[in-house]
Amino acid sequence: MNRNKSSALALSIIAAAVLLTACGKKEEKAAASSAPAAPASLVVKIGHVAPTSGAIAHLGKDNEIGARMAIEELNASGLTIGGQKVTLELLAEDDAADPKQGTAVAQKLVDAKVAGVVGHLNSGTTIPASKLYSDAGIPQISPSATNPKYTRQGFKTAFRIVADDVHLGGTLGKFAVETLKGKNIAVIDDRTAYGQGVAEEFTKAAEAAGAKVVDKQFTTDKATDFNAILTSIKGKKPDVVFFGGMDAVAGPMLKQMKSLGIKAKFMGGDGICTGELIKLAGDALGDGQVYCAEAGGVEGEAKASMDEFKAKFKTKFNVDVNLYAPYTYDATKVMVAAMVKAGSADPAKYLPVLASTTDYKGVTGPITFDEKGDIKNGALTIFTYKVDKREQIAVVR
Ligand code: ABU
Repeated sequence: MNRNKSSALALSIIAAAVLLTACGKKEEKAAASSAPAAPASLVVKIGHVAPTSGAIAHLGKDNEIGARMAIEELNASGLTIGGQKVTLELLAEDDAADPKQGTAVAQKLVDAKVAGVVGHLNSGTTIPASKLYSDAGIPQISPSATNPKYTRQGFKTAFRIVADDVHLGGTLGKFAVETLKGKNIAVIDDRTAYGQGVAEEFTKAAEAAGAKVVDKQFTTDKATDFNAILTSIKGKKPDVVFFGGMDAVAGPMLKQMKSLGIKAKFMGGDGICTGELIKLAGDALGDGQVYCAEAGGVEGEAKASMDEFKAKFKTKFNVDVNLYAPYTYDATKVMVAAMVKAGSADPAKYLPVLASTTDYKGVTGPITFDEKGDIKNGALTIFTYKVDKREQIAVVR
């Protein structure tokens, strides 16, 4: 074969190959266009708000991880709502525990057209934000804000899955007198909606049970020096000191009480009842010196499911549950369960279904909402600290 003949043969082979490839592509295209279109996945946005910066960022992150864990599990389960495949998207915002930042991020979530909001963490941010969600018709479930006002404003969109401060402060006030045998009690609060509210409820109950409040002091949620107020308290010789506020303040306060030689028992609500308090107070935590309550009932089936949740949480995120992550997880799941039952993620359609939630089986226990949006038959669990661990004392309904 001469050079011309072999070149012609090579060209015809290439041309045939190009033709075959083109035919193949055409056939693929034809096959693709005749295949049934894959159903599009509807994206449903859920907001989460907590302070993920500032002194209680450890609690904000704890809450956010709880919500994230629920969203990841639901997305992996092949979730469908009203027959349509759904992908949930978590829009997580930081309110820094600041009421102004709380309303700013709430407006951002309203503008982003979220289908629901889990949060906020603090009563001081949850209450002002709830007006914006109510005006927009967006359901909101707080897993941790305990000030009673939140669900007493007449908003149909406000829900809470923990007991409130009337229950918390009232139970702890009675416990201080009847169990700890407190007679002379000093009360401090951090002037936040939560701290002031829970301290007032504690005071009412302790006085009703026969104790005398010998000193009342206040600080702020950002303070670090408590010498002046603790020196005043020391002079009144109380046997119990109650603090309405969060663990970030309670830790240094306990250290300064120890330095001043104040031996009184130290009590607080759910805001101090955290895993982090062990680190924050160090050896000032004592052994059976500090008492507090979580605003949920950790007993029976709930204890087993909470323990299982905590183990899964640790394996997945390599951190321990600090306080309310299981409640944030449940808040997210109960909200999505209402969407599934309603067959719609449209707030107007699933809100009435959410409000009528009865005996939803959460990891924190059964969830039924009352007419205000509060958990029905809400319980709380009293704890003490034994050197380096939180130990359960009693569940009170
Ligand atoms: N319930 C304690 C922490 C959150 C709050 O109510 O402000």
